[in-house]
Amino acid sequence: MPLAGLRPQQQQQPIYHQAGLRPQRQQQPIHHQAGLRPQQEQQQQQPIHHQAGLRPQRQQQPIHHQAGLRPQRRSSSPSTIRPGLGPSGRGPPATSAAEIHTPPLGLHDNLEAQKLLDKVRHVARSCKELKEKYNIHNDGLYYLTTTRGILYEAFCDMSTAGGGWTLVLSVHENNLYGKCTLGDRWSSQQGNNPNLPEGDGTWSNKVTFGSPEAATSDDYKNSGYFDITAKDVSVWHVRNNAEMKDWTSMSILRYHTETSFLTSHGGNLYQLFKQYPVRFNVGVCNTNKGPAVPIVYDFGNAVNTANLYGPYSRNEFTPGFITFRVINNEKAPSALCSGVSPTGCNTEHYCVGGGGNFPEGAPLQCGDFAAFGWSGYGTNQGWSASLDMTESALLLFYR
Ligand SMILES: [Ca+2]
Ligand SMILES: [Ca+2]
Ligand SMILES: [Ca+2]
Repeated sequence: MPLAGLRPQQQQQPIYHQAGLRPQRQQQPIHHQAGLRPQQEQQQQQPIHHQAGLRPQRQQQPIHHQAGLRPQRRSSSPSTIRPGLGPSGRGPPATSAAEIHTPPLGLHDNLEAQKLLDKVRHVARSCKELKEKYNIHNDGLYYLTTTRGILYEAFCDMSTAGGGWTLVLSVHENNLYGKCTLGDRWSSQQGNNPNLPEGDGTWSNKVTFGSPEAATSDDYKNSGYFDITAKDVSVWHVRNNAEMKDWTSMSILRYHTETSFLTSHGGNLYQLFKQYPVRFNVGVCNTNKGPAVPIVYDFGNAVNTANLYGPYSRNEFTPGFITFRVINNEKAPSALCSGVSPTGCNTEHYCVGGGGNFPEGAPLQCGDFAAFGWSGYGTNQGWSASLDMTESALLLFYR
């Protein structure tokens, strides 16, 4: 019996065809190999097996067709089989011509593969480029590629202040009691150690880690950190372990810059930190700090930014800025001060990231969130940050 979708016509002897065959006026079976186009087989007296791509012609014997076959010009006798029915005339209607020609096991049959292909079709160098080139407006995960053609997946914020923001990193404190221990990737995972002035060196190298979906549950850094040429940054402070779909509602603070300050610092933080290394003993507090850039709030304001840090800390910073590479009293650097511009030198209480050596009370100030818990974990007293700030990851975007 013919298989569903076959359209045997005027056959006299069965022949098995594979997808794509176009048997025509054959007289005897022949073994064909892929790509063959027998055209003068009328005189053959031996059976033929057909394989994909063959186009046997002028067959006189019955043929079993499979999806995609287009038997033509078989015997001269009028067909007793109506198109779309089996040889008996009672079979199921044939599928449409379009369906018949769909390659078996093709990607069109696989929704997941099709979704993947659709995503890769919109690959770009940044979320900003995705927005401008393809008019993409939905927040979510997209594929980006680097100057060297490395493909990676990144979260795009297509909503904030016109969109086009690429998430390139998150700083997450997995254990404030662990002082430069496992998980302190943005400072040192190798203990407080004067012999490691840069700690793990994450701010100035091309090591990548984590994943966008886990950006609130672990540290994250993608190739965009060093590959994308950007002008501004956006920062979201999002509660630990928030699901990506809830990042906006689970954020305690969101803001961005609009001054294009990165343009004068190499186009991204990888380049900026070459100018301002996150390394012990490269300068003096306040004298040698990096840029302090005013921010525009997307959620929150300067007053509640200040209140996320301890009362002592509030006496030595101005909220409403993001500041890069500051240096404390003991010459220990921090990579960035989220939401504030320091005027004092106890930056370890309100700035994040760093090198591998924090001398004051060593090792108590060493870690991704440095000394956020100096006056008790999450107490928001003395020098301690609030519990909200202590237990939120810092997500940083480029545009
Ligand atoms: Ca830690
Ligand atoms: Ca960490
Ligand atoms: Ca101090």
